Amino acid sequence: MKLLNFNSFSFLKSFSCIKEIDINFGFEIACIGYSNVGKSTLINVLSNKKKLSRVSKLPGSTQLINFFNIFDNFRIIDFPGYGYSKFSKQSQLKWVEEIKKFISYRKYLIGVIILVDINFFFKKNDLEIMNVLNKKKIKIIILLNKCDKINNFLKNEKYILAKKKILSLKIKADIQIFSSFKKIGILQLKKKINSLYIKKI
Ligand SMILES: Nc1nc2c(ncn2[C@@H]2O[C@H](COP(=O)(O)OP(=O)(O)O)[C@@H](O)[C@H]2O)c(=O)[nH]1
Ligand SMILES: [Mg+2]
Repeated sequence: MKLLNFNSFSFLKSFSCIKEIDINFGFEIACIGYSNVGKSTLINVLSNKKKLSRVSKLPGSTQLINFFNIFDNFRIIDFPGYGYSKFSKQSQLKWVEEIKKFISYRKYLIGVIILVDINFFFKKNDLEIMNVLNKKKIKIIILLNKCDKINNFLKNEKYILAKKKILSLKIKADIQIFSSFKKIGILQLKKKINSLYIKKI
């Protein structure tokens, strides 16, 4: 299978809420997760461009929905993180609700990448959103991110635990260990994104 050229990634447009989104064609993959799990870094690593998506050391500082073109009719979307204690309860709720609405109504969405910190595991909003995605039969790819912070034995343990948790909750999702810093799992992820797209065209 020929891999899409991820190096032709470019920034497309930002929106402050889903109601504003005026791009209505093609296919999309969304990147979601709590603040600071590495969503923007992932976009940079996938695109091979260091500053394409702003990487922030301040959790919650990206409050816009950023659209990027993988190419003209295939996009990847960097969503603001849901939930961070320093932000008001209202702002946390806003993004969980926005993402749920987006998942429920967006007909161009073909897959969602959910990033979690391998050390902190799934939290309430991750699981809630995964349930909505399963109901809508949208493919979920879970990245157990920042695996560079732990040793191989622990990596494996966390992977098995994550699999068990998902299975026990009857959630259907693909899970992989990942690190943007060490470039672990990138080719695997690109192949998954590729095959999601190929299936649709
Ligand atoms: N150890 C480690 N840190 C990472 C990795 N990816 C991102 N980070 C760091 O996590 C912090 C948040 O990253 P960012 O991409 O802005 O997260 P976002 O809020 O989910 O978009 C930054 O300090 C990144 O440098 C990774 O693979 N490993
Ligand atoms: Mg970000």
